[in-house]
Amino acid sequence: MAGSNFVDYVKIFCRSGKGGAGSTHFHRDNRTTKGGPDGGDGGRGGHIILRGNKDFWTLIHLKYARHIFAGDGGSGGSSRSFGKDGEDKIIEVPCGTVAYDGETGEFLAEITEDGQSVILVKGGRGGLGNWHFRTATNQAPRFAQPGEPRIERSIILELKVLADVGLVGFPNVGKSTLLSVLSAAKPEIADYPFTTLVPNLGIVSYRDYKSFCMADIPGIIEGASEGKGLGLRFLRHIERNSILLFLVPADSDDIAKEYQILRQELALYNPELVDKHHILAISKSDMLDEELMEHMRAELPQDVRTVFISSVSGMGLTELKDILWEEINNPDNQVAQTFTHRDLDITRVEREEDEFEDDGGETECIVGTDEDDWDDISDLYDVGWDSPKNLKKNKEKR
Ligand SMILES: Nc1nc2c(ncn2[C@@H]2O[C@H](COP(=O)(O)OP(=O)(O)OP(=O)(O)O)[C@@H](O)[C@H]2O)c(=O)[nH]1
Ligand SMILES: [Mg+2]
Repeated sequence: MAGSNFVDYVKIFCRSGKGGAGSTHFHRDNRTTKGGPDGGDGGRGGHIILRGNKDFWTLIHLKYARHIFAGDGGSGGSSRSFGKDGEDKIIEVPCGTVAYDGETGEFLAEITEDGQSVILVKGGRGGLGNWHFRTATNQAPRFAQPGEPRIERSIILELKVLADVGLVGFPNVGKSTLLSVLSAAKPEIADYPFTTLVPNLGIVSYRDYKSFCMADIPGIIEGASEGKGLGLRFLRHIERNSILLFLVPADSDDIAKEYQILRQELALYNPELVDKHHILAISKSDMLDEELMEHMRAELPQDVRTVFISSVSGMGLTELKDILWEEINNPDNQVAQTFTHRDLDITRVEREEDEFEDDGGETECIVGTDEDDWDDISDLYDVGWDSPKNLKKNKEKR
């Protein structure tokens, strides 16, 4: 991936803002010497928010800005004035971005639409001022709540490009060539395997100004699901395509077998991929004559729609577009909405991308206070704030 602008995996370190402390204050003015409690509430700490932006296409802007910190909330003031809310940090990402917990690989959120926002790390709530704690028996409470602490979390962001059709095939079968003749995309094409190293997207124009999006991913080889070749790294980009277009070249020794191997690799990677609608195109069919095609037709797999195409002569391309359009618009194939994300297998994520290790393992779940304190503070919010032990503890802390 070195030198490429296509970045589809980043690990970032996020820290939300801490909540501002509530104020302990009593009203005073030139006519009142012993006014009641009027300490205001602290402001909320800033959130870390993920937001979809259709103008972004990769995660490259996050590759070198991996530490994202939100602002802290301000403390409450006198006359029940609120503290200022901390500044939220918004991470703009392309549609199709999925967020996972960096430590456990747990699926957190996905962004599929422009403008869609998700709070990744919540800012701490501000503490309540002493005004809230006045009671009939304690009219001058000399305590207020502290704000909730910051939360630190490492997050893995993965891009799964959103295309209607995903091209699947062994290397050198003509995937990029097909994309280049059907769309305005200009992928690299050459007569050797693994010409394509990063996914390419193209918009295919159809009749009456209609169009759909096609993704060309690097070739898959047997064993891709175990990490061989480039396959595994890019298989995620076809997870959300509604249709998979399998390409097997006309000069293949056994088309049905090649198709089965590809299906098997997809099934091993994610069984849901096999449930998608498949179409099989026999590429490079300009090398065949009518007689040969008839002969081959009898040996093609029967459980999938097949079409003979040639990107060089243009043969079968209109028929292919018709089939693709029909299948894309078939309500049964709208998988993008029903797609469920699995948790990330943290042992399999690419380590070379993972320069985060250089931080010397600084990443922890909560900082600013240790975990016991965190329990105490959470309890305060749940059961009220009247324990003298807690009061003393929190006073010391401030
Ligand atoms: N005769 C003929 N050759 C084709 C056709 N389509 C592609 N080719 C040739 O096949 C070779 C491989 O094409 P690519 O489009 O780079 O193949 P690919 O599947 O993208 O390959 P990778 O990116 O390596 O996975 C090139 O030399 C193309 O010129 C076709 O329809 N007919
Ligand atoms: Mg290619």
